[in-house]
Amino acid sequence: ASLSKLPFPERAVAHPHPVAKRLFQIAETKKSNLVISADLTDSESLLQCADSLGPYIAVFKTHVDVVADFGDETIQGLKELSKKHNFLIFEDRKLVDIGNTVQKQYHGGVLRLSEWADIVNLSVLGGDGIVEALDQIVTAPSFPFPEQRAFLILAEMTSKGSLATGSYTQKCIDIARKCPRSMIGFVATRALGEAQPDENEDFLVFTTGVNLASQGDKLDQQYQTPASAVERGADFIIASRGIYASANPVEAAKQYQAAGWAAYLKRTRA
Ligand code: 6AU
Repeated sequence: ASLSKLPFPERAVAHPHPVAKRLFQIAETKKSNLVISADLTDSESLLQCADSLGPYIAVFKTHVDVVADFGDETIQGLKELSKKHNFLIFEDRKLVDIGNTVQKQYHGGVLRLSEWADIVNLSVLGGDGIVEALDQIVTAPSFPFPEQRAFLILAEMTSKGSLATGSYTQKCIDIARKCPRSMIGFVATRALGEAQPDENEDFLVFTTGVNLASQGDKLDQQYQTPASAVERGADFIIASRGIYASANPVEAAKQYQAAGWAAYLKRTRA
């Protein structure tokens, strides 16, 4: 995050992780730092959303455990659309368990995350064992998708009263630093790691709770605009209901894409 003022093409060259490199390249090619969070509950709507909004996004974020008919066709559809529209897939699974359990939840299991999700997020509530366990899986010589998978640590949350603050958030940074071959950054509301900058590290910051029209919802979600998220250090902005639940999702996606990209250009030229 200490490199957040550099343009994406430079960060792509310097970044040691192939997934981060790819993501910066995609963002630059498409002029988009937008992540659509498609919290849709059936495969047809999910895939339709990925196809119609695909041209405007860098990343398509899923919650496949809310997709009632999730299965092979969902996976195949997502993979095909990610190639067609050149976006990465981020499963917002928020893994949070002991190492032995998350290894089975990530690689195999009913969701088969390692097969199709370029990025998955996790929470370090249980300490750094989860990070070591997932790092082991994706760096093993037998792993079928070498250098194609990465993780984000959920370092802060947008919900009112979140307990992920202060020393907990700081600990997330310490833990990420231990596993650079798998941990590429954070889901957070601002740039992290700048208090003790390390010039060689470049954590990607994904900021959620982004909405142009609303201050929050009835269940304690809190929102900010694309511009304020990027000013605070977001590299990628995650928008969900602000886009897919609007009257015209394609127009909304274009609007969020333009706002996010303009804020990125302003930050990198400042
Ligand atoms: O824009 P919304 O409020 O419709 O949706 C926000 C999306 C949802 C949440 O599960 C997710 O972002 N989210 C996350 C993530 C991405 O991990 C963290 C957080 O702190 N707040 C949050 O809303 O899919």
